[in-house]
Amino acid sequence: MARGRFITFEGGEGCGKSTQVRRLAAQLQAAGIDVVLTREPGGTRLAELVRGLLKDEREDPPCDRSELLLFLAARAQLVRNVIRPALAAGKWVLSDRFSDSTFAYQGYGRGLPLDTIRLANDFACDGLKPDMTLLLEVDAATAARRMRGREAATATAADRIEQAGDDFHARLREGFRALAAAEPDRIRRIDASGTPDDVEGRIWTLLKPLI
Ligand code: Z5A
Repeated sequence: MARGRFITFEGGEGCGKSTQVRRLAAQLQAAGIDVVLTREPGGTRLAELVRGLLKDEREDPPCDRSELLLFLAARAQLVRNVIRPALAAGKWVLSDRFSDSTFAYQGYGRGLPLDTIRLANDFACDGLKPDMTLLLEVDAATAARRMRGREAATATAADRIEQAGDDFHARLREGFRALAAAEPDRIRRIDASGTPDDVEGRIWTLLKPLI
């Protein structure tokens, strides 16, 4: 059986990737493709427990190094128990965030050394890399407007990582751009401005030839 494809979605908060990953899953399923949809951190019982610690632990918040290791522990579990088996069964796996987020947030954002992250991440993933990564990009003002809209609609507050300051978010946007420049064949930059339908159309134009 042919191995499935592994597609990841990346970008800063409010870029709209969670919306688009669900839309792409629906389109692929309508085209007869077996799809597994997951997210990071999360996607297994253990990884969802780790997600709660990473996003909301305020009393004893993870220091930068434990934050990195917790993201990687969650990833190792997801890769071994969900992603690899699905790919081996010929399914397509769509993940809302994966390794590039670690380089952008913990590397460019928190300032941890990229070489160390690379080694530790390869160990966690056992060498697995996405076949294609869609990097959704919007300007900071649009992203902030979308996040405010969602917080108002769902009556939720910003989590621990979302509360990092503007400088942090500027550094991680720069990080994503650097990652895309280093691997332009894998990481495809998507203009995520406009309506959800506009963005979905741009993504489908890119993905359709792979089917
Ligand atoms: N993180 C990390 O530090 N290191 C790592 O290795 C990994 C992750 C894997 C996970 O948080 C956090 O972990 C994340 C990175 C860090 N931190 N932060 N901050 P999460 O999973 O809770 O959240 P997220 O990944 O940042 O994404 P999100 O909050 O789900 O947002 P989104 O995916 O960008 O957008 P959305 O939910 O699709 O849209 C946001 C709102 O905008 C919503 O109300 C939509 O209806 C609306 N929207 C979406 N698209 C549009 C368009 N086109 N027009 C208008 N409005 C739109």
